[in-house]
Amino acid sequence: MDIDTAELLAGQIESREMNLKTLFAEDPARAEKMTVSAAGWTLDYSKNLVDEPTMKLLVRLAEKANLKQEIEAMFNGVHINKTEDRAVLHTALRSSKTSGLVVDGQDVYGDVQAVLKQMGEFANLIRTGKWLGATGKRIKYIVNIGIGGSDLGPAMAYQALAPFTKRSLKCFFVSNVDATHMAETLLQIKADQTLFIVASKTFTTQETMTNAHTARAWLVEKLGDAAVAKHFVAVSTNAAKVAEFGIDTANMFGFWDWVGGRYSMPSAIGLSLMIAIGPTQYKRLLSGYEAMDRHFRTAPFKRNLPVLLALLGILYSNGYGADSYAVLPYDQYLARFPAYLQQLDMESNGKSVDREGNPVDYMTGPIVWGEPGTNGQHAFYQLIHQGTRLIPADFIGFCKSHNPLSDHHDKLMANFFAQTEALAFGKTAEQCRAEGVPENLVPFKTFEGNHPTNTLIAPELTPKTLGALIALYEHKVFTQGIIWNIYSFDQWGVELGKVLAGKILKELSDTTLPLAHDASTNALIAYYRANKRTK
Ligand code: G6Q
Repeated sequence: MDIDTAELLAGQIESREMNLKTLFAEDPARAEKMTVSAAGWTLDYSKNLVDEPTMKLLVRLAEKANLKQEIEAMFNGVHINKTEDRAVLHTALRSSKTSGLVVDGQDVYGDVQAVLKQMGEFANLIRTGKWLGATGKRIKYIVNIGIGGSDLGPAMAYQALAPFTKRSLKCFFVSNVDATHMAETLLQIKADQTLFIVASKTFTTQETMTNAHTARAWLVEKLGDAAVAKHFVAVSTNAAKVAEFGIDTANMFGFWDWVGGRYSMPSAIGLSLMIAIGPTQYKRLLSGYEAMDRHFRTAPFKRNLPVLLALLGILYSNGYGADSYAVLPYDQYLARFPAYLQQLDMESNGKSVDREGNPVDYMTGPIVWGEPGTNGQHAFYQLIHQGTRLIPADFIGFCKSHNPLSDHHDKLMANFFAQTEALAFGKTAEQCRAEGVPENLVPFKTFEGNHPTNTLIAPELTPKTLGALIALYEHKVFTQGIIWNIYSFDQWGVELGKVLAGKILKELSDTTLPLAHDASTNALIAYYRANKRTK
């Protein structure tokens, strides 16, 4: 991060106390000035601890980091993922262009369209019952076997877009190597009506391959070896490994090394989702992503939704020392959205060395957490309102519900609006006294307020608005990575644990192997060995 500007930012915060009540009183047009719309979404960021000079300073931070050029580099396929020497082209996955981008000798848009066509044809075969299982029955159950980036996106979106799914098909997402995940899923499906999608970019991930082999053995036991061809397809970049597993590569849906796992939902990794919602709705999802991509690439920073969210996040992380931010969707269909964002943000920007390999001396990626409203209100909001930490929050809501039962939606949205109002403006001791609160209780019933929030609102949760929402956060994370001068597209931090787990696995199965870990790990493994199930 540009040190001069960072210091300026800190100085600005120290020297000028921001009070939301005062800021709103001073400028009646504040809400209007600080509301921006794009790609079906409206962002009201007026309930943040900023005024116009602060916003200008924040925008300068983006300019000094050469954000504009960095955005172009990403869209144009420059190898911006330097530590893995790869382009970062998830934006190409949702582009409606069919030609015009050649990267490393590959016709990127052409290849993307070809896979989308293959996916669409396959999805239609399943949806219309033309693809039959080995015993001649229609497919009714889809089991996506994948983990991390090959699971969280389609699992989140399948739930988010439930109203758009074909309800006679049921999708399951098995990720955990804990056998319980697979075992409990197998209890709910019938082999001759099930399609397993093995989704793995590398096709070597321990959890996914273990689950895939277990599923295969279960199916073969029930229907025989020859049934595998009708009940297993693969999504991968590794054709050799797919063939080795026993899946015909004609039933493989490809993608490319320039698609990072946590950015891969709009690639073939979204196959289960496409089967569920159909190719037409899937196309609308992609068009939502594309609309936000276009906005991010072209809008001036001060009216650019992803850039604004990124800059406000930096203000709280680096200016105020906030450790986390909460994402609070007021929509039950978005229940998995915070978990999806956790990977997107924390795996991307959980970095502590800069692009030159030097340790950073400022905060980078925040902790992301959240739950749908109103449930969270009855659980953890107390700490946001009256705790000692600053927790900025993004409130996400919709004007229309897919389930217009009595007055549920007005009640939901009344809470949505009430919370950001209460967080911003609180309740003074004087107000408490005027309400007759006994003096000894006044300190407990006073709400300091001045807690910053963003409000993101759209007419309705649709494939299009969901696509735009995901792209909004993807580009927010990208922008922050640029300003923090870190690499957002690698994830070396997950490697060490994987290597150690491989070594320990041998020690758990062969209990005669000597243990040479630290004393704590040795003792824990010994305890497990002594108590594990032996048959
Ligand atoms: C995401 C990560 C990681 C990855 C999984 C699954 O950005 O790289 O979550 O998606 O480890 O990897 P495979 O798709 O290769 O099985």
